[in-house]
Amino acid sequence: MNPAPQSGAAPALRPDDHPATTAYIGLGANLGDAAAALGAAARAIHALPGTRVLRASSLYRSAPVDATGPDYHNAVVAVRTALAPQALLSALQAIEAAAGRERPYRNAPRTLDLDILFFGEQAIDTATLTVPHPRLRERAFVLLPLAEIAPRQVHPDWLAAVQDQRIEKLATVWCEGL
Ligand code: PH2
Ligand code: MG
Ligand code: MG
Repeated sequence: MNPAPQSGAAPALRPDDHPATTAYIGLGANLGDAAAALGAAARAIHALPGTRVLRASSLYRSAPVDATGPDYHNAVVAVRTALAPQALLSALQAIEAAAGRERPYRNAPRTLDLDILFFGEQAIDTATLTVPHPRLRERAFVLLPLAEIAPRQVHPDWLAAVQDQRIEKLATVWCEGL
């Protein structure tokens, strides 16, 4: 298990009077051993300060959406976290960087992508973070795994609208050890 690399600064945990939050994180990769990268990422998320993975979806293989390159592997996890949203984002970006993530151009093929889909009921719109994720309703590779672990977060009309996107649920065990 590889905990996320920590920067020098202490993570911004919420003050004691703020309860922990349930958040949903989308995982994707289409370079290298994507299934292994997603499993390692789930374990690294579970090891973040004040954070636990509560549920994990199945692993999916999906055609690239608005992108080129190999098929993706995708999954979604539910976490309980005491981290503030920006601190969670920074921690996820550190896990991406540790997995060799490069950003040569928008939607380039990647070794690991970790996106905050929901953070409790919060609506966040800053320069670096928009939650709920602005494109989640358009993407079968988010909606199908999310519907598995949080059916109430996914409107049936959204699923109907992405029916033509190619996606397949895999039997692979991808996040053992949590
Ligand atoms: N991520 C993207 C763009 N397109 N397509 C699939 N199938 N899976 C992804 O994770 C994905 C994508 C940008 O983050
Ligand atoms: Mg993404
Ligand atoms: Mg991303």
